[in-house]
Amino acid sequence: MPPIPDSASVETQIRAFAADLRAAASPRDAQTIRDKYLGRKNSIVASWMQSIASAPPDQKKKIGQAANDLKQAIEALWADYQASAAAEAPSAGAVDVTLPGRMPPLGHRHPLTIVRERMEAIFTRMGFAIVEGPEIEDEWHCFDALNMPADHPARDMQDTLYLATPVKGETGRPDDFRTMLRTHTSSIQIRYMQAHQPPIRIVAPGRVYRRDDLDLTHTPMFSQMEGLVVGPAVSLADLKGTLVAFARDMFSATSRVRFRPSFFPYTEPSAEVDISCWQCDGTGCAMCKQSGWLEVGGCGMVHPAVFEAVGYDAERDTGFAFGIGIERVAILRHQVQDIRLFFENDLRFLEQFPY
Ligand code: 2NL
Repeated sequence: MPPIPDSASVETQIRAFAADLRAAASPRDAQTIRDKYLGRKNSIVASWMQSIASAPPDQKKKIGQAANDLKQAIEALWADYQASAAAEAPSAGAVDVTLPGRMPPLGHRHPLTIVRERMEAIFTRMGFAIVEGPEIEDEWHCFDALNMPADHPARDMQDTLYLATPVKGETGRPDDFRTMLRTHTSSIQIRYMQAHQPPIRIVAPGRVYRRDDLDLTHTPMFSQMEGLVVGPAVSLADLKGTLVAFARDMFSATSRVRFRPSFFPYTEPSAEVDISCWQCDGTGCAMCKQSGWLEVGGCGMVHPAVFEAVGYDAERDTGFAFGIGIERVAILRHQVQDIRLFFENDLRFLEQFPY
């Protein structure tokens, strides 16, 4: 049988409560202390109330009185505590001018934009002008002017995305009215040559379109950067020197360039362009599939038929041209496994290029 509470035990409990509350480390802590004295279950006040039932009849009133006194004293102390805690805490709506600002999440450029701008910077330093042109083209600028006759396989519906709505032709030829999404940015350079006389030194970056199915290395839309230099005595050596300078800036100071004989209707001679693998420096690794070389594009000396189409004098001037795949450069430079990643806009991929 616990001792019957009296006024002395009320005093003791009040002092104990006040001391506990002063020692409280946090508002949570203080709430736990308050509940220990005043809570509905298992608190001191609750246990005193409970003990009334089993107490001798002449004691019941005294216990009830003590429990009530304790309850009121603790409620008063608790109210004081809460009032002073509220006074110490910053009031609602007050502005803390020392807090750092909330930073809005910053976006950044797309990896293909980053790579394209880097390529543009390299060619700009070499004296090239950057030229753009329409993505919707007519067949003359995309094919005829590039020495690709009407029966050329690349002009097939199988490979090229033709538009239902024609635009006004510029040559007067009946098939000039078919329009299409450009299949290469050469059409930009054709337009530039029509409007400017040699010497010229330009790069033409942009999106191009082909009727391809999606896989690891193909997308129906991709981007290209073509280059064109025309002037007196422009040579194959100038072409190679330009591509070596590009590779050494873009990939590695020890890059080498290899030409593999090839064919394009708009260049003669023509070559595929390989750069020595920048990972293994040509000794062979997984990236270059042990070959030591990475393919980045094609090139050649401009075919006289192209000069004839734009009204240049092929007897007076010569020129070189090249085409580099921007995705291809980005994939090699950043070791991207799948070209589709560039077009899916998954932030987990894009955020790995935070420039
Ligand atoms: C490739 C091949 C190439 C050209 C593009 C060109 C443009 C004019 C005249 C002559 Cl206006 N040639 N462009 C020449 C050779 C190759 O690109 O594989 N690109 C990714």
